[in-house]
Amino acid sequence: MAAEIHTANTATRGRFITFEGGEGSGKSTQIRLLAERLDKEGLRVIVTREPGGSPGAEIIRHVLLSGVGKMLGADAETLLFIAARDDHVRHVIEPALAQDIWVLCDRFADSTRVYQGYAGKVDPRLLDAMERVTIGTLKPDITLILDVPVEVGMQRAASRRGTDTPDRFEGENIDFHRKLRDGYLAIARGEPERCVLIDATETPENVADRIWSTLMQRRLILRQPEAQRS
Ligand code: T5A
Repeated sequence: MAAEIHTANTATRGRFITFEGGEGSGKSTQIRLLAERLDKEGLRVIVTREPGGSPGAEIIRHVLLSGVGKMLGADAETLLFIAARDDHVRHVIEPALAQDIWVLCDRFADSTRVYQGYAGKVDPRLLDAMERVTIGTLKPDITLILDVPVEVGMQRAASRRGTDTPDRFEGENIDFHRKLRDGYLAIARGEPERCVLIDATETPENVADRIWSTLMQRRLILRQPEAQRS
């Protein structure tokens, strides 16, 4: 039963789990695997993403990933990410959590800190102010930072893309991607109570097991996935 794997004080609010990492680190793959496992446990789960996740934010996503946002300059491009997040939080994330639905989100505020802040050099004070306005006290129950060497992530992203043109951020140079990884490692070190660094170089199944173990250690779930119990 679903109630058995909730911790005692979560009966009226879903869990908010964010996935972070550089390009091709395997976030989408792991979100799908975790959603399947949670679903088998009888939990209500939604999978969502940023930028995007709500109709309004998906329109902004298109502007951002096409590179049009870049032409406006770094601060204005950041404002577009924030506008998309505001719509997503108000129309998707908060209503789901209030209905006791677990929200698995592919990227959230840490992506802005890392891509626009660490690597993009937008003033952290501006990012802090925008975060306060947009997400207020909403904080992930846990943030899983999938870590792979930059070359591995870029290779995976390129294989998946095939002959398609790299998007706005995939097209940045290797130094930019190295800064992203450094930024994520710094966030993981700085906020160990919220963030867990996951070695994502192994097979998808091994990484999924590691993630499940992490959620058990953090008491977000209380037992092995169904597949490993029989
Ligand atoms: N952005 C976003 C900002 O700049 N600021 C912000 O505030 C926000 C929210 C979004 C872009 O926007 C930027 C960051 C991003 O550049 P996106 O299209 O949503 O762009 O792309 P990403 O989030 O970067 O995700 P990707 O789709 O590139 O990668 P994933 O989801 O990390 O990886 P995934 O699972 O798709 O896997 C990539 C490939 O690797 C394989 C998969 O099969 C796939 O082919 N793979 C593995 N191969 C071997 N071993 C494993 N363990 C594997 N796991 C997956």
